[in-house]
Amino acid sequence: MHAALNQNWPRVRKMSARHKVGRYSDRSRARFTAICFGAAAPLCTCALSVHAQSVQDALRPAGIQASRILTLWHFTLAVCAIVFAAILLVLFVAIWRTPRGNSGTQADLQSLDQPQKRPRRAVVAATVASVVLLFGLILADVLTDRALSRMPVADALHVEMTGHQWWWEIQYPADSGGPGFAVANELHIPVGRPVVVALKAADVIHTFWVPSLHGKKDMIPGRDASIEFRADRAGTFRGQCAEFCGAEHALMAFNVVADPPARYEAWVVSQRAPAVTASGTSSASADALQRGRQIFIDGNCASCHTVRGTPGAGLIGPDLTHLMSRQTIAAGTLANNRHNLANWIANPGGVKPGTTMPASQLAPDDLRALVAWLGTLK
Ligand code: HEC
Ligand SMILES: [Cu+2]
Repeated sequence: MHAALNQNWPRVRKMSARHKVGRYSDRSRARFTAICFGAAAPLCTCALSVHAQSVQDALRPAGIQASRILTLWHFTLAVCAIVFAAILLVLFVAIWRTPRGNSGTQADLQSLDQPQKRPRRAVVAATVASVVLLFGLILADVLTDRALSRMPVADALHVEMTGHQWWWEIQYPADSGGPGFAVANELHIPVGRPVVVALKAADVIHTFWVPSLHGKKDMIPGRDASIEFRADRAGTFRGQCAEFCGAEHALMAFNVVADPPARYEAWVVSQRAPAVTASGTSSASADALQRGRQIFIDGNCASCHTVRGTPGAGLIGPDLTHLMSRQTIAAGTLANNRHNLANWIANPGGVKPGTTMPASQLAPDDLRALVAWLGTLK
């Protein structure tokens, strides 16, 4: 293919020269057409497949910041699509207007030494158009950036989010309603109220990114940053770490759950409460739950995990006080159910090789009791 193109090169160059001496063969013409369509096809497929995504989708904004970014994207896409189409059009016209030739036709190199006025004018016009369009894109970019930073945050909800290898710690501060509390991998926010998230990193650089709500913001160890957004409709929006942060970077996701204010407040009240370490209905199941709780405290779990309402107050791993209120475990990697919990606790490294949580050596009965007790942490 490349060799064939090079062979035709002198004839191709002649397109702008408009001399009738050299010829441009039918085969080269067909080849050129194929190449142009070949370039356009992946671009269109790419645009379509991106739009088919639903959970984590910058093209379906759920808030004012993401809408502004989407407007900028549409503008950029339109300008680039028009330029792309115009270039293809000019190319096709040039190919079609060039006279035909065959393999015996002499290459015309002479015309290259005779500069012509028309091509030069075309180049100048295209250069001016490019500069104007590029400045237009820069202006749209700057205006969007300014609009993004102007979102009012007077009565904002403030939370703090810390990126760990490979999960998200979220701290809700104390307020007039009661003390602060921590959750993991699931950020709950009220619809319609601005949210300011203070971003921190515990180990390496991570990036906060929830495409339906806003763009990306780096979380850099030792450097304070924050991001402001607002959800304008209820829903669950997926976020993903967007900076390579080690082996399990791809398994570092989280959910943002945007609820109507009353529902959000109810969630806060339930999260703020310590764990209700329920006893079973029969004394046998009460014994099993009691045993599960004891395994959590006496085993190494409590040295890394907190369950408020028990002596467990470890700070290395996610707070498990209301574990069962969350949709996923291990940062969006597994659905939160007993089966997955048991698998995860038995061998976290099998799910996320490299995770700091060690495999446990519990007997099957003990694991069952532990998972049963974790299942009460609603
Ligand atoms: C050395 C510290 C450490 C120990 C010991 C430990 N864990 Fe973990 N645990 C972690 C870390 C870190 C994570 C987050 C891993 C990730 O998502 O990448 C985690 C995640 C979890 C999760 C998922 C939580 C969520 O919301 O995603 C559960 C459940 C859990 N651990 C239970 C246990 C139990 C039960 C034990 C005791 C058998 C235990 N862990 C022992 C550090 C520890
Ligand atoms: Cu990360």
